[in-house]
Amino acid sequence: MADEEQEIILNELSDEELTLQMHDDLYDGMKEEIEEGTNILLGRGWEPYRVLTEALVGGMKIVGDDFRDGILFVPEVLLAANAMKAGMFILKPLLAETGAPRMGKMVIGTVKGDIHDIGKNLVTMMMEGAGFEVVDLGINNPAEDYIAALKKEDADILGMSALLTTTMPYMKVVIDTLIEMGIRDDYVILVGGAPLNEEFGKAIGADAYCRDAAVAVETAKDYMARKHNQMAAG
Ligand code: B1M
Repeated sequence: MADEEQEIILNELSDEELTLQMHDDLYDGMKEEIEEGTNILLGRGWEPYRVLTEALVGGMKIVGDDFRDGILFVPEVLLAANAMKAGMFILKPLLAETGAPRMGKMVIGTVKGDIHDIGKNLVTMMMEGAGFEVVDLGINNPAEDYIAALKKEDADILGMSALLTTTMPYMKVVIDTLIEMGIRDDYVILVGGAPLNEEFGKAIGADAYCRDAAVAVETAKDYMARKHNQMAAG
């Protein structure tokens, strides 16, 4: 009997214990427990953004470190990603609920060859929460898809995400294509993803590298404010 696993009642845990338990549950890809934990923290008055960053993103960081170190493998990481998405699904409408005025329009997608989408989805959620209209192109996007969407949607901002050192150079291909077409300066170009940095953003000709989703929102707001001021000045 002593070996029998004791069932953990999430609702009986303190906030701190529950956050740590959610890190474990995310690690183990336990989707239903992540949904339950997310709802419990919201019920205790946590801001959606706090649940996102402390319980979900915090847990995913551990998954990422162990994936890097060869402790976890693709199938486990996929399960963790699936559990993370289930939590994000609950938070999405709440993050978007701020009722902010329309700030501008962004086309966003993960670049060609890359199927990582959790970070991009987070950026989308946070941008929508801040009042931006976002057209999400999903994963594995060639330059033509970005360009077609930018034109069709009459977007202000292009956002590109890449999580692999092998796919991040493709961002330059997209920007160079825009330059060749003479339309580069029609858009603010923001890039992000774990392997990027500010230097890389500058080197490929993006307007800004965004470390995380919150920085993406602030940067986009800054650029839109500048654009509106320029328009007002004639
Ligand atoms: Co992959 N993977 N993966 N993976 N994976 C990484 C990226 C890796 C760093 C893991 C590691 O080795 N430590 C490594 C890349 C190494 C490298 O390039 N140097 C890696 C690898 C190698 C691979 C495969 C090649 C593995 C294989 O098959 N052998 C393969 C590649 C497939 C492909 O894309 N062609 C692969 C596959 C996968 C899964 C499918 C299993 C899964 C993806 C599931 C999914 O996304 N639906 C997966 C995952 C989950 C990861 C890790 C563990 C987590 C990524 C994540 O979601 N992070 C990752 C390890 C890591 O990053 N430490 C890893 C959480 C997310 C919130 O953060 O995406 O950084 P992030 O987004 C942040 C910021 O970067 C920024 O804001 C976000 C929110 O704050 N941001 C933007 C991101 N995009 C932005 C765009 C913007 C602005 C900001 O635009 C304006």
